[in-house]
Amino acid sequence: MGLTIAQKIIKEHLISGEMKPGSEIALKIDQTLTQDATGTMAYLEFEAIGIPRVRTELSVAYIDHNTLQSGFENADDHRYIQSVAKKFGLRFSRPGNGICHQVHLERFGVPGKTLIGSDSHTPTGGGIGMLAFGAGGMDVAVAMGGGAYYITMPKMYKVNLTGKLRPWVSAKDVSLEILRILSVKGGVGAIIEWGGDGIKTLSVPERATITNMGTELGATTSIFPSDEITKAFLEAEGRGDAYIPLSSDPDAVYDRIIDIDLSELEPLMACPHSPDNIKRASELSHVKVNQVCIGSCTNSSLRDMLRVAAILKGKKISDSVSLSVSPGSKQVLSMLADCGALSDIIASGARVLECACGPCIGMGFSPESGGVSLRTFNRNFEGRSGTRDAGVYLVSPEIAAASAITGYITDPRELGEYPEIEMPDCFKIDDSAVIEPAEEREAESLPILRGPNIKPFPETRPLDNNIKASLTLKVGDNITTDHIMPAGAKILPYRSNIPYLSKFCFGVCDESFPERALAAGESIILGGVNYGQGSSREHAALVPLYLGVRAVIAKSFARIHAANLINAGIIPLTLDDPDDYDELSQGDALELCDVFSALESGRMTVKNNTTGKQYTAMGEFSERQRGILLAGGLLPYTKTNR
Ligand code: MIC
Ligand code: SF4
Repeated sequence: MGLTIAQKIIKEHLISGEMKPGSEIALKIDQTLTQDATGTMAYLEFEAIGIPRVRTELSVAYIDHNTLQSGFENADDHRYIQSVAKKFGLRFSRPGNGICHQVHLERFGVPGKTLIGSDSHTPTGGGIGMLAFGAGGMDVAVAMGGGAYYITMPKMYKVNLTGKLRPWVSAKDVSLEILRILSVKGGVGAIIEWGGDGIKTLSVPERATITNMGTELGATTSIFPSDEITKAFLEAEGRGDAYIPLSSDPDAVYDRIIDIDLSELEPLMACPHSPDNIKRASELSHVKVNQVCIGSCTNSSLRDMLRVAAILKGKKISDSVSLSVSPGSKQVLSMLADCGALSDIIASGARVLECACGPCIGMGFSPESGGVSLRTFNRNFEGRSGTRDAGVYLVSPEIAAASAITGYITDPRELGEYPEIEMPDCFKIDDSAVIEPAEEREAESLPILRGPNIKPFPETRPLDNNIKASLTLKVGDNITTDHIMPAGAKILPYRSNIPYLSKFCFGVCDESFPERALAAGESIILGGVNYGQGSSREHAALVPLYLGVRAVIAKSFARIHAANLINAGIIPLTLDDPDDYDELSQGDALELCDVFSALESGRMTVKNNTTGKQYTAMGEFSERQRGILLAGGLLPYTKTNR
């Protein structure tokens, strides 16, 4: 039987386990990346493991999220990460060099290699045929130390593209179309391979937009073949020798095949507050727009920016719109400047922001109260923009630029002729914002520079055989990690200060939760389907751990968050009968019985001591996961099993 692209890469990197969907497999990891909002914690964990030098082929520490220095916190964390990178053998991408996924694609990604990153959009690398996963910081720390990365062997989906995108329709619309088809949980447990004749019409940045947003499907990752188009991209980056061809076997078998005819797609948008709430732009032309933000790891390539510049050229944005443009990298920004396109953007009335995540993670540029914000980003969860009652729509750069001009949601086809853009044959290469690590000999004596914002890791302890805890919070379906542990300019600087962060836990759902959990001592949370979707932030597990959460019972979990819970020593349990959810109420006194043998059998008895009823929850854990839970988390487990 033939193999899919992902199966080929997995086979080459398989350390243990069987390549059978549903079984746990261990993969050798070639490259890692971190960003600063998850990086500080990941490096503290790496230090705790106690390995003096990274053991990967390449590890890069990016600074791109916490670039607002409104106090010493972010600056101190950046200094810490820079000192760690120098000492432990990582490259350090300075603030201003760009968004991790964009820069990694440009400068470091290699087809056929494995990459994990402490950021859920790491699958962007699939745009050049990398097998790239988002992971919790602790998993990245272990991989940096040479340890394997464990995942459940995914199913294989294929999306067959035919035809060619029509003018004004772009890769973003392909991402939104697949979200319309599959929903935010439709990719759970699967790797999505993109193929068919239609991919020959898509450049690497367009492919990367699509693999980037595969994260919003809940997919384990997404991948394109590595072909002549990949080769041309790598050559333009001066990295032609990184190219290898990669495709699936003609007789590869897929669990599901989805066909999309590119020539039938129209400009689409994801309406508030979920990336799968899809409508056609033409249906919403009556909606007045207050803000437009162009950028993020989804749509900040040179290609996207040149397109935006061409649409804005010679025009002014509407008086009622505030437009921000954040190019994805220093390379993109300086090429925009060199060819004059930046002037066209500036002349239109746009506010040009630095090459960073910026508004995407609520680092400034929050919309006005009740405002409508059109963003070329990948997530529009409630409150993520920093303005709770804002309506955020996810759109293509074409819709964004057109709507910024008119002041209303605009189907960009109304603007008439699609302006052509010319992509250069070679990109401008300047890696001076990437600082090399110290030589091994010299590294030993180098200091690690810690600021006062770095607080100790929350205490873990081995698991008890009987857990009595109060159900301190009951939440609904599709709870995101932005609900559990919000981000934004006010909170992000405290990612290395768990006690302070804990005050904001579940703030979007219920501001009184942290106080209630602390008062209860030991807690259990009850969730609906797809609990923990979205960001890879392990803080959404570490903060509940700090607040005394011992288990989360849900109808189903998102992959990275379930792994983060286990890594933090919190038991993720799935209700055997989803209807039991309705019978459990906030405040109930729960008891998890005979936990040790339940971990073995995969069936846990949950007693409700308030109502006297009893339920079964499932948790099928591998031997390794049981070991982690029993030890009280991945860190104590790694220390004893090293
Ligand atoms: C995001 O887009 O939500 C983030 C911020 O990049 C996160 C990581 C984080 O919370 O630091 C992600 O996607 O994993
Ligand atoms: Fe940054 Fe936004 Fe991309 Fe997350 S989704 S890495 S915050 S640009």
